[in-house]
Amino acid sequence: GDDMESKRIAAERAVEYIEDGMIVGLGTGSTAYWAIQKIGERMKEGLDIRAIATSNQSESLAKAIGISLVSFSDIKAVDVTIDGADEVDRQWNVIKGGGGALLREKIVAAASKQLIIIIDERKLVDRLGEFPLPVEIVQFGYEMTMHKLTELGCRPILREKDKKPFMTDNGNYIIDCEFGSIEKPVELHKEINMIPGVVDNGLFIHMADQVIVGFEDGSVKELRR
Ligand code: DER
Repeated sequence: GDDMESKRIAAERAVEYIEDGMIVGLGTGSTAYWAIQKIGERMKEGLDIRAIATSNQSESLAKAIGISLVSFSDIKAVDVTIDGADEVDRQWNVIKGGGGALLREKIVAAASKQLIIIIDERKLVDRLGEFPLPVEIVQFGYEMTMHKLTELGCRPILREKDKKPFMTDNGNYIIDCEFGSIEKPVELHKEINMIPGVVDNGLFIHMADQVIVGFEDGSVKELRR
């Protein structure tokens, strides 16, 4: 659909910030897809970077394109990570995890000097929470963990794939938590991560350094906070 075009133009604008010698975090999802493609194109024109992927999916895409990958044992920090989002609010708090990659995405984002979020305009919201918040939990006692999530005021749904529980790259489950609206994302983020069995959740609080939005009319906006 035309949101593909708005995703692509936001992604390509973000890739303009990549310079020779950088370590680049490769995001996950259909918007990050276009950033990875553009990085591949610029490498063919001589761009000299190394990358770290936020998912097996992005890793195999990068390998297919010929992007040289490193692991955390090879590097001290990531210079810039370009990644998508499911929702972005006015304080630039973000919900991620629609693609099930939130744990590695947050680890790479936290290791990055710059995190650039790339979205199409539909992702901009006044308040987070219409998109069900993905929460990564371990399998052991998952029913109890889901009950604890209910007590925080959501309807927890075990994400499934081919009629079986969806498994993350890390061998964990994803619970999609329907809050409807999240009044206090900063507090909720802490409360969720205190629950035993929770590995992490899709709230990226105060992590985005830049938000680039693609619009259906073909324009691109680099939001300033
Ligand atoms: O799963 C993720 O965190 C993705 O980045 C998601 O938040 C955005 O995916 P999209 O670019 O395909 O909409």
